[in-house]
Amino acid sequence: MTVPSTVVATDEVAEALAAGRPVVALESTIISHGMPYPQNVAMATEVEDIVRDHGAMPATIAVLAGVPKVGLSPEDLELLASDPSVVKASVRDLPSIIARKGHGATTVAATMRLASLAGIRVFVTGGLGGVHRGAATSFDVSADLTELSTTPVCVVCAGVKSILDIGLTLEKLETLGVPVLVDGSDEFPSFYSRGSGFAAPLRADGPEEIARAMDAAWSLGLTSGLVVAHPIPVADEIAASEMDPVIARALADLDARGIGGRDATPYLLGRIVELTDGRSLTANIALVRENARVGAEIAVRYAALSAASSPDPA
Ligand code: PSU
Ligand code: MN
Repeated sequence: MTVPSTVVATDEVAEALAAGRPVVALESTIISHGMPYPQNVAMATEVEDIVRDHGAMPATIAVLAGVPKVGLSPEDLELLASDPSVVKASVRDLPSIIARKGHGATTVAATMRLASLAGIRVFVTGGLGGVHRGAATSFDVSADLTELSTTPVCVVCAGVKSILDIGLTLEKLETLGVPVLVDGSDEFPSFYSRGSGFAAPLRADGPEEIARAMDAAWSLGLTSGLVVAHPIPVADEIAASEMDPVIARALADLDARGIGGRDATPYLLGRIVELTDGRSLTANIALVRENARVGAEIAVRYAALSAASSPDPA
């Protein structure tokens, strides 16, 4: 498909899309507000290489000087990783950032929206936003969930961190009609750990089956995205029993500082890295690498299916 003028794709991304070749979107909040410098820029570069090595074109997405960009240069990645003027951009923030010609690092929600506009159907990240613990009184529910209900993109992640209420996040996704597939497991993963105590809402085994589910979803006229939760590799896992006290402490510190709104998730992510002396960061990078491989494999299979048959949801 042709990329509309509302988003600006690099030549190689535009050519891949026009030819129906596999493309994988990558988000930028994880770079600017999810990991410290310089591990963040190293991770962003490496993940692009992994996607290429597995036969797909990477397209990291962000708003730079007011331009929604699909595919970034090494200089763009460095800026996102290190420039303090980059703001966290969810969907509702995009109009203002564009109008003011600012820099925005896109969340899962905003990246889905821009990816979908460009015609990209597979998106790789680490963790989704969701229903925060205490949401019954704080009302803090990530716009990632509402975006998943309206935007036809398959989001590959490692589940959700237990900084969130995992059970309520799964309930909300059910209400919104979003298929949640766990790749190769009957249990929903919790980011650092392969398990969470919650059953997989649906199971899928491997990229071919996932690509067929995407195709089926959109052939049925579903307007939503899909969540593919791929558990962290065994070798990189941190046991939930080890993470639980760390997360409890990070949440208590969040409360004590009175931090909320869009700053809550970045604060918690940074605090967890501090409290684990960087061990959580190593696990986080490992799972994003793994997801990049899985996402590329899904994109390759989905491109082959689309070439053979059905109309694109856009
Ligand atoms: N969870 C993580 N790592 C992240 C994020 C969430 O484990 O980097 C980022 C993603 O960009 C996600 C955003 O879309 O935080 C959610 O923020 P909020 O809860 O404010 O919607
Ligand atoms: Mn929130």
